[in-house]
Amino acid sequence: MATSVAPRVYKNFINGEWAEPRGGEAYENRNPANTEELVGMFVSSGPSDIDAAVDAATEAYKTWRLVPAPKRAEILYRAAELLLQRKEEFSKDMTREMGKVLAETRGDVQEAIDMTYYMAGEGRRLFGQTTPSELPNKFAMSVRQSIGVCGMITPWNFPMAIPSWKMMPALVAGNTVVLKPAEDTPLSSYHLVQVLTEAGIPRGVVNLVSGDGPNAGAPLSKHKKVPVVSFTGSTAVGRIIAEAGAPDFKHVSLEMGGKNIIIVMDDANLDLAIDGAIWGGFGTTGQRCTAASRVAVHKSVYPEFIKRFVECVKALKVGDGLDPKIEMGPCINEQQLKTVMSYVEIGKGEGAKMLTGGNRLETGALAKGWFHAPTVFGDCSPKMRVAQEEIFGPVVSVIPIGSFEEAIEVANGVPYGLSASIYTKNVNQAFAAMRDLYTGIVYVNAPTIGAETHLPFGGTKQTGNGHREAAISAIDFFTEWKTLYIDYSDTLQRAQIDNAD
Ligand code: UN1
Repeated sequence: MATSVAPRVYKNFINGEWAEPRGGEAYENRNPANTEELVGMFVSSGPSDIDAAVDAATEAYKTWRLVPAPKRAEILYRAAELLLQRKEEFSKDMTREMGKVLAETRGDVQEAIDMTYYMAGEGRRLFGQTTPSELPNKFAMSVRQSIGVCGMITPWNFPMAIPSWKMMPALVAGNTVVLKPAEDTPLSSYHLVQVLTEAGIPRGVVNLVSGDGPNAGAPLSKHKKVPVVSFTGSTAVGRIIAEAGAPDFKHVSLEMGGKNIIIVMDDANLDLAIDGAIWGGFGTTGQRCTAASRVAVHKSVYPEFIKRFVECVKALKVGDGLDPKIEMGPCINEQQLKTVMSYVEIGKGEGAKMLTGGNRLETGALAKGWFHAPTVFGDCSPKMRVAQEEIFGPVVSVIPIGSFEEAIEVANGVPYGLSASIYTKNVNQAFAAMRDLYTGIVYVNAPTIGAETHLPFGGTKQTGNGHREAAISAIDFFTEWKTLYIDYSDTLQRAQIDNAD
């Protein structure tokens, strides 16, 4: 596994400097498509690195909160320009550390660019409300105020987009940041922080601390000086973070699992639905919280759908995402591959029909990576574990349904509620689905993935805890409302009490 060139060693970024670790060892970041390739060495941080980063962010907050928001936004605007200039380089690095195909990592960097421009624009808005007072000679309004140090714990599947969804609204609103990126994808966060630094972010305003969940994420999520924690990842870890924040009443935003569905009705354009199911199910190797891991198909078109869908899945080209011919990359790591393989066994055991895939891919160069064949289970019943639990891999469970009502019941009959989709030409049915699907996002005649940055992103039930990322909703999470009353009557006026005498 040795490489001929000495690996690049990346440091934490604390108080405006690339910082030496405080005791923690370095860990390897390897390419999941070819584990012989070492992407770099990163710091395995511990509580003292987190303390240093939080201290820096606490100090920087004193001045950053007072910088006018349009000025803060100028830095974001410059950062977006730099991201745009380096999009190709960052996309390639992201494919090397994360595995998804280059077209998708370009999309990931583009999402960060879009979010950064969008939040830069918010610097000249950050609107509050003015409203008449119930009393004469009195003025009333509400303004947003920043909160303080925001701890951010981000996943590996969108290594630049998701850190940007959290950082940009927090920063434009006047907060400071300690970012702990996923252990598997720190390089993309490193690039993002580097760009913000070049764009002129003052020292201590953005801090980056790499490492794993127990040693770096946990101390960040329960740190006494961190009033805001934003997390994207598994529901199991989200629960731990919510509990860690509860004693101090931290503001905690959680974006967690999904078991998203595409409903294909009997009147659907089947070509379109199949394209959507392929992209939704196997894009990002199924490793999206929005992935279409369930497809419910009306019985009258079920045989035709299955035949054509499975043909398309079999034709998917799997390999190294830097090769432009490749359509699907590897799983992120060995653990994730094993999880996928274990769900394949679970599905077989509970009687789901294996239609294609179901095995690790190990021929030729694929043996060097964590590749799994795109897999389809047919004839699934809605209560099977493969139709209920988030697998986070290239496995799609197809469920036959007999009616629209049954489709909605199946769709809502899971513990999660992120994204859902319906393919139909019937406008009445489409509107009924928009009303009745209990998810944060609904698509009509489009797959479950592909959220845009200026619309709220998040889900119901065990997907989230009521917050939304992106859009103005992100600003809502990273600010507190402050209501201001200005009495210019020179008399004591008592609200809700009769002042007329
Ligand atoms: C995620 O998988 O955590 O809508 C986020 C989408 C992406 C975001 C996915 N823009 O599929």
